[in-house]
Amino acid sequence: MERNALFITFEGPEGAGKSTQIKLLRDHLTALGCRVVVTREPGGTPLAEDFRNIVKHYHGEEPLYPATELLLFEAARAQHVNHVIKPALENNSIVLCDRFTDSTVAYQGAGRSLDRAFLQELNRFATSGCLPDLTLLFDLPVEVGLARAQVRAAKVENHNDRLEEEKIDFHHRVRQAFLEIARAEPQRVKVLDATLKIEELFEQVKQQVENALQRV
Ligand code: Z5A
Repeated sequence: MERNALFITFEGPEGAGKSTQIKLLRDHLTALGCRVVVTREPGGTPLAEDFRNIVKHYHGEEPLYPATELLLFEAARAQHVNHVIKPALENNSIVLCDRFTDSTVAYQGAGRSLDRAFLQELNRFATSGCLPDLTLLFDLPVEVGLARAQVRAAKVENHNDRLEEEKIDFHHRVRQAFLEIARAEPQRVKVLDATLKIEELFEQVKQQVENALQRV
């Protein structure tokens, strides 16, 4: 089935279940005959995945400063948008992207207290105007998300994630920032209750995506 291009991003605090829903949605849309590209940030290209490895796992003696971290996310984004997302949309694909610009506003803006207007300017620069048609925000209490992430981390050897290790207050600020973005942009950002069971949540995901497909 030929569909128009659609760019969907998945956002939310730690352990919200984004990856789980992306896999279900990819299978569902593929079964409907859609061309689907699944990708993620930071990452999505070999070079951007190198930047991902630094921002997530660097634990060297020299500190990784907030400004450096921010620029690594944005460098990875510029690479990703130009190399993967834009070509996929030009090819009429549906792009499912695990995290994007809203994560920068939430984590580096609210989490690291960097200037939000400046972050938005940098996001515009890195994306050169390639913005999501729909953003699904998976909202859940911080404690629930962190507990889920810990269970998953326990299964992975050498799991040592810099951002997950931040104090609880950091994660509360991140969650609130995501909710503020949703309040400011209700047309684009749809908030879903990520405490629902996987199957119930997926019904809501499908409904939002179907609505968005009817709009394009
Ligand atoms: N970051 C940033 O700071 N600035 C930026 O600009 C960007 C990103 C783009 C990327 O980490 C980090 O980069 C992220 C933000 C930062 N760091 N933090 N903190 P990542 O990609 O490795 O991880 P993540 O994006 O935070 O996602 P996640 O923690 O891996 O979770 P998820 O994908 O949302 O969830 P999941 O893997 O689908 O599920 C987690 C567990 O919960 C798993 O065991 C599931 O089986 C379980 N699960 C899933 N759904 C449910 C439901 N509905 N009920 C119960 N259990 C569930």
